[in-house]
Amino acid sequence: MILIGENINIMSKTIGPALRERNPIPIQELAKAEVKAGVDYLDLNIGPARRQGDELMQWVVNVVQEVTNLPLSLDTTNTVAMEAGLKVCKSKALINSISLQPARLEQGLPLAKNYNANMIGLLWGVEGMPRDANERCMLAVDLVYKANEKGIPSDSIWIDPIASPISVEINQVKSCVEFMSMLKDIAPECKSTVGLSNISNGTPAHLRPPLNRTYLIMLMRYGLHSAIVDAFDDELVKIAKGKMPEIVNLVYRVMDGEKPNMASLSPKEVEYVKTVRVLTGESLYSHSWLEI
Ligand code: THG
Repeated sequence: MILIGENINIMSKTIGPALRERNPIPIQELAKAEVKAGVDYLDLNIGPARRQGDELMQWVVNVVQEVTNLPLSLDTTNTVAMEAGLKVCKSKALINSISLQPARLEQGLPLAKNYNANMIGLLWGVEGMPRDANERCMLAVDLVYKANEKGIPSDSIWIDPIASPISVEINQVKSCVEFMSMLKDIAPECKSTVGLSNISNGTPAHLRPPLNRTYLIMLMRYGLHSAIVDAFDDELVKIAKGKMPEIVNLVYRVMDGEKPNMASLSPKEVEYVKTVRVLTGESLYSHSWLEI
């Protein structure tokens, strides 16, 4: 499993100001810490970057490349900024992202082709967010067809079904997993990714790691290729790197309907079992699900 560290992003209280002030120190410190934590890519999220986005993206790519050789995921909706960043990337970059909105496709696909980059194909359609797994499949097929037509091979496309917060809509949480189980059939050569932390957006801080970790395992079950994650969640990194096979196995069994005897499980195992039930919709989500 490929991990893309999410931590360098414009929304962050330390990184936002550093990006705006062109102060390299906090960004380089964070980049080094993410590398040390064991991620494989660094996501550089500068947001929509309407003002001087091209200069900002180029600056941050160069600043990060001074301290690491890890490949970069360039995260912006501004295609001018995207191209400016691609120009200075030293290793094969990941374009984050290209959605199905016509302008995004028209401007984004040539970048993936011309710069020989990988691209995240975000399943955001002309009408916005897909409503279920079937709509996600239709968007994925459409996106891959259009990218192939422009000469981008399927194995450079990392499909992102768009994870959404559990506090908003459990059906979307389930659809995303269901879609992952279908992707192998509809686009076997494509890779996949997901913005994992989206799932726990809006939930209290201490509840985010259990949701993120459990959801990762549920998606891994269907072959998830990569995920955009909090690099500093040690347990999450361990799960992704295959170092917690017992927990992974337990979550898989609960997904299959097994009802383990809670009294025989460790507190950590109980936490995973309760969380997978919330994420499959079997138990109702509330901020106190772990205590029930
Ligand atoms: N798909 C793709 N790209 C994406 C997303 C996606 N990029 C952005 C986002 N979603 C993934 N990245 C983040 C980054 C930070 C957080 C969530 C997702 C986050 N940050 C904390 C917060 O806002 O509370 C802490 C911020 C901080 O560092 O201070 O939750 O879905 N392709």
